[in-house]
Amino acid sequence: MSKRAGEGDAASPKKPKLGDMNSPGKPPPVGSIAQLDPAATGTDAKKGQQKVAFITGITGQDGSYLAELLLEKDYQVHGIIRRSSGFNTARIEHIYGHDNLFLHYGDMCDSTCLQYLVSKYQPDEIYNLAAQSHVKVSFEMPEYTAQADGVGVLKLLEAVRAAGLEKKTKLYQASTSELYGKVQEIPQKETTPFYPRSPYAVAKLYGYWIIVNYRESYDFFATNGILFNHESPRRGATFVTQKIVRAACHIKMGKQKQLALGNLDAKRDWGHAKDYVRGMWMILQHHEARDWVLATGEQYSVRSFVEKCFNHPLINMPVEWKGEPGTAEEYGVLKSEPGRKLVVVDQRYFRPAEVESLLGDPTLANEVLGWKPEMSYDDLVNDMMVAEMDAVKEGRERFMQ
Ligand code: NAP
Ligand code: G4F
Repeated sequence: MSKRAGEGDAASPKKPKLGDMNSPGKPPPVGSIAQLDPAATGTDAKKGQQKVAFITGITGQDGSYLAELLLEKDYQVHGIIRRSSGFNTARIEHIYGHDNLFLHYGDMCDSTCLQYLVSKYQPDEIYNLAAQSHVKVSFEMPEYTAQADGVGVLKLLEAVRAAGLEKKTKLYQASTSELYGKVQEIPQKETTPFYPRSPYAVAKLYGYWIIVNYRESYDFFATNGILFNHESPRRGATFVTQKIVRAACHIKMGKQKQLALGNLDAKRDWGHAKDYVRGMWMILQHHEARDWVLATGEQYSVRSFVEKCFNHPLINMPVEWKGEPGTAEEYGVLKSEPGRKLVVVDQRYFRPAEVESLLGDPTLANEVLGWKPEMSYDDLVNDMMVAEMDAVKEGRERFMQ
């Protein structure tokens, strides 16, 4: 919950340039989150027709890019962050002191804070990006995942209704291609039936349908973006792309020996997160509330992502595969030094139920919204590799979750 006036020191309003957050920076001082709270500073008066946006999950990959985008568009942006014993604000450090950014403590499992914040700030647009977003972790924390990713959506919708804002506020729900799971059609589009394969996807299925239900029941502008995988230099370190990028750079610089992975044959439709947050905004600007697929329409395997990263000019260590393909006996060696194992398969990274292949069909968003990804697969890999190599060379650790 936000701190009230008198509990914190007022922030000195300064307006840093929106820059690339991958440059090294100091962590924000303890207590500065409360300093940005308008309740403490009294600086949240809207300028004229300025729109107010509310972002849950603002400290995550997508939340941080979306906050940048909305600040550039002159929105007043309110974000909820979770209380943590450490810093969880690395991705928004570079916009921390922005005059139009306000951060509040909150949690998707705590309806009182959602109700308080929604009724107090009366947002024009809500982007619900908060989630326990790791599919493998959801098998280990299924109940928490259901609460945060499923019932949390209901709590937010009810917060809007309790504030009497269901005819004013537009809501974007971060739905996912994981809903397609064991795919029933290739490629997947808005009408493809769902077949979720993890507690994460099942929780998101509840989120998807409660959005549809509130739209149909209350004429609420509530939308689902069914987004296929999107990555960036800000991707969490335990998602497969960042794990591979990080390992390639660390191995090259002699800081790591091997990379251990699970299913090398899983295929994903990977895009760049910057393109996808632009799509989220476009979804809420469209005159009609409905559900949209955002995807690139291209698909690559984990195996080929490994090859691409180790072939990257910054690494130049091509991998050759040995052992029984598709089993834990398979491994990848340095082509020029076959005795040197670079990649091994570890059963611990396999999932109880796997989503083998995802490929999206973004035709509707292309034709109706005019949304198209601007960054190619090569751009994505290059952006991630350059950011990570810079960090490794400077001895910086980035996002560890
Ligand atoms: P992410 O980097 O894991 O960020 C998740 C955000 O949610 C973080 O800010 C996290 O806070 C916050 N959060 C987690 N549990 C919370 C809780 N109980 N209450 C409040 N906040 C909580 O995820 P992302 O990649 O940006 O994805 C954004 C959303 O899109 C998620 O809902 C994800 O499921 C969905 N999605 C992602 C993709 C993708 O490929 N990236 C594709 C489709 C859908 P901390 O920083 O404190 O952990
Ligand atoms: O990078 P991943 O963990 O992403 P996953 O499971 O596709 O989920 C991400 O995308 C979803 C959209 O489709 C989001 F909804 C979700 O929040 C998240 O952002 O794994 C991708 C694939 C999987 O098939 C996995 O089994 O890579 C395979 N994989 C192989 N080895 C691995 C590993 N995944 C991880 N995380 N770590 C491995 O070592």
